[in-house]
Amino acid sequence: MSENVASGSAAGPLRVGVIGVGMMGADHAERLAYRIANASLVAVADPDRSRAEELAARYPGVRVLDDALELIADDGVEAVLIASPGFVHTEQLLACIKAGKHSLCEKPLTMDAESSLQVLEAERANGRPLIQVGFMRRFDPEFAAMKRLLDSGELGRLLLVHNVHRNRDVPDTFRSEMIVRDSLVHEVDVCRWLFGEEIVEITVHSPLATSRAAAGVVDPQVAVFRMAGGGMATNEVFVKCGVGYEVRCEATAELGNATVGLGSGVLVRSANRWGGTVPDDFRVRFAAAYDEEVQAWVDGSRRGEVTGPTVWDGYASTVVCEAGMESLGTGRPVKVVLS
Ligand code: ISE
Repeated sequence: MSENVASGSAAGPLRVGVIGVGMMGADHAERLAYRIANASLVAVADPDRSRAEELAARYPGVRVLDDALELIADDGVEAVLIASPGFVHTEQLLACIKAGKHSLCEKPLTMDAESSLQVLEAERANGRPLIQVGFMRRFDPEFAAMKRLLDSGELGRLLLVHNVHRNRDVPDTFRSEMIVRDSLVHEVDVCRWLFGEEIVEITVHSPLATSRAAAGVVDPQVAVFRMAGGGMATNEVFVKCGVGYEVRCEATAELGNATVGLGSGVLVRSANRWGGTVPDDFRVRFAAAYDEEVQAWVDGSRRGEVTGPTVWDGYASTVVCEAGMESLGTGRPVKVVLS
């Protein structure tokens, strides 16, 4: 990382490299190129080189590097956005820490508790925070307003949270464990964040599966979290719901309740019907959240700080999901033990 960024007095735009240009990486590349202030997209890397070249050709001055580790080591790259699959995150995060570069890492932080702990300890040993984890819901204007309301104390103590998380469809390769690790992980983060407490126990129930579910896949799932202070959360995750992308969260507190995700778009009345539209996927529903998230990461990185979800948040959510995957097999509660 260049001296001026490391010392927190970045003069020019933050030069960002993106690893992985699949659905999310391509989306982030576009926002870095056009919408994020004080940042410039300078390099991309993807195991599918032609995909990387095709993306780079859309933006002037973006280099295609041979692989992720080369991008991380490149002197022209000051900070790294990691949008590669979770199973390569450990190696890439450790390389970013070694290079002293800030990274924004898409969830999950890593695939299991052991490797997440390894990353957490490497960042600690390095002496300063460098990693922000891509829990974008914290940046969604509705979720952020709900958090402020709960923190204000106006509704009294938070007792319960009810989450609904539905994807229109996923490929049949998206197995039951992935529903926990890649989808439910968002509810894990939302509940830890809203309650301001750790999850101490998780139970994952397997209700009747949709006939659209691939053979052997538990979809939908219902997960129950018990929080350290005794509060609870219920979570429906349904990845082949067939409708569209729906994320709702209702918080029940002692003096009232609050709900986000009811759909604030335009309501249309026509031909004896009324209603709005359901977004197709998370890139649409959370577009503003992703913009805020990446802007906060760029601003923090230029000051040499991490202001969003930390490596501890990533580690804690991995541990909860690992316990969730154990519970998925038995339907029994599994204790969550953090180091
Ligand atoms: C995906 O990776 C996401 O992060 C989405 O927000 C989530 O809705 C989806 O289920 C995941 O596969």
